[in-house]
Amino acid sequence: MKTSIKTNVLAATFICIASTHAMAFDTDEIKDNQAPLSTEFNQLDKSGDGLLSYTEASEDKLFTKKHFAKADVDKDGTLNQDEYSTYKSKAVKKNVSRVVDDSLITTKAKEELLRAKDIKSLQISVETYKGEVILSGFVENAAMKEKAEKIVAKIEGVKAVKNSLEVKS
Ligand SMILES: [Ca+2]
Ligand SMILES: [Ca+2]
Repeated sequence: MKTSIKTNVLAATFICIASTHAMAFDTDEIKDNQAPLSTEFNQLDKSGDGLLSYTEASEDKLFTKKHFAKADVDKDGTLNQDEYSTYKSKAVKKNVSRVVDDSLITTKAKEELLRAKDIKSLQISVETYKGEVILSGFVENAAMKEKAEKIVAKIEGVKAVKNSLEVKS
C-alpha cells in the first residue's frame, strides 16, 4: 500500500513538472521534436497514473503492438511520459520528412524529364509515394517511355518506378 501511494505521488509530481514545461513552450516550439507532448500523453492516460498501458496507448493509431513494444525502452509493459514522447516525436518527424522527400523527388523528376532533350515531358505526370514514382501520361514512342523511366530511377531516394506511360500511336 505504502509503495503504491509513493508511486502515485511521484507520478503526480512528474505530471506537474511536465505540464510546467509544456507551458513554457509557445505553440511554435511545441512543433519541435523536443516538445514534451504532455497534453497528448495525459489524454491517453485514462487512469491518470502517469503511465500508458497498451490499451491506453493504442487509442493512438501509431501504437500498434509492435510500436508499443519498441517504445517501451525499459520493457516494463507501460510507457512513461519520456518513452511516449521520445517515440512519438520521432515517428512524427519521420512522417514529415517522408512527405517532404516524396515531393522533392516529384519536383526533381519533373526537372530531369524537362531537361532530357529527347523526351517531350509536357504530357508526363509524376507522382511519388513513399519513394515509389508513378509515371503516367503519354509519350511518342517506346524509347521515350524507357528513357523516362531510366532518368527517374537514377534520382536519389527513388525506390521504385511504376511506368504507366502510354505510347501514342
Ligand atoms: Ca495509465
Ligand atoms: Ca516502460
